[in-house]
Amino acid sequence: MRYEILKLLKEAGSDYVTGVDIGTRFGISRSAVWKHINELRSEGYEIESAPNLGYRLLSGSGRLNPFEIMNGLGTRTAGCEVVWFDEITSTNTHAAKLAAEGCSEGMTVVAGMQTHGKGRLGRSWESPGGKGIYLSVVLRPPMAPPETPVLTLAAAVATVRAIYAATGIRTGIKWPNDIIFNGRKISGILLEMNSEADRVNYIILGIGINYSQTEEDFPPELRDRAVSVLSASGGRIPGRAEPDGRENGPGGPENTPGARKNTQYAQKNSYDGDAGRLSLIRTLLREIDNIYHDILSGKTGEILDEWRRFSVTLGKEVRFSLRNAEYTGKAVDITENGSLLVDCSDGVRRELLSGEISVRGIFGYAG
Ligand code: BT5
Repeated sequence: MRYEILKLLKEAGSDYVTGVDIGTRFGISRSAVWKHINELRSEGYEIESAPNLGYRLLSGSGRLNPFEIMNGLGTRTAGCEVVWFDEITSTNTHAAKLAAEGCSEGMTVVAGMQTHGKGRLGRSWESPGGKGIYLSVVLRPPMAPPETPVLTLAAAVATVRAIYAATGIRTGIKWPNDIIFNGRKISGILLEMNSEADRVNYIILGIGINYSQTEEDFPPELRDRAVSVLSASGGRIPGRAEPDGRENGPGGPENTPGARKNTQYAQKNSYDGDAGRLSLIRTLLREIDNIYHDILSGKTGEILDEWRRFSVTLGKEVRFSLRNAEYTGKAVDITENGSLLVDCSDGVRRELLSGEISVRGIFGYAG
């Protein structure tokens, strides 16, 4: 209910809404209205109350909660339902539980911190409180398991697009799905699948983005390998205020005249902590949604081309081990199903389906 009231106040922009109007609209008493207003205040919304005039929202955006994430998002799947946790073990683990219980496709779990953030292959993801973005989206693609690796590449493309759209920072992709800025990892992606032989039950697409860590916030072993949006931007995140025309797309709820009045609130807050993370989360969900539907409608080729453009792997010298042997070579391309093709120094072209590579110039591989 309080978020319904919040929505009304947002739509009113700089106008007041009386307690009577709110009460009539939602069929509640004026004291109930007062209680909800106070709850919103305790969540950090600044709401002015003036005798005879009513309530008015003074700072109206930038809180991290499901309402702000979903309000006017305009996606078909990703973020159609959002749950938020201040702290959780792992958003992927929780999303998998919800998926197994039958939640709808697009269910998104977002957390302020993770105590057991997961990386690939049993590794962990450092997820300090209030400094990163940790989210997982439940997908149920009508695909056979062997067709799904392209979703990993697509998630990487969506992340690069979102970081650029929300912050102006250009990142690259190290195969298969590390997001890199200046040779350091700014974001990681973990796709987990539950499937039967010929069909996918669900996929959990988990994305972690370092947002406001300074170098000292990372454990010593990661300090020369990890970077945040904040440090990539030289300490000042060049965010783009929301709502703006491009991010919201035509015809979305935020393009209604009432909503447009709120631009002042969005701009007031959109460069600082929560508002910046909120904007990036929303942009990320939109990009995930766009790219997911592009894949489902057969536009895989274009997405692979975009992955190639963002790649910091293709054309570089790479090193990897395969069945206990070490190889070096030049990464030449990716295939339709997301494998990496490497022309090895022994003259053989090898196809890597998954696993780890070192790329010269990234994470201390000096060659
Ligand atoms: C990944 O694994 O990069 C996937 C990370 C996915 C994290 C998200 S957060 C939301 C969702 N819920 C989860 O529980 N997980 C997902 P991988 O490629 O295996 O990389 C892990 C390695 O990256 C670690 O072994 C470290 O070396 C390094 N690392 C760990 N935390 C990092 C961080 N915050 N920033 C940069 N590098 C990190």
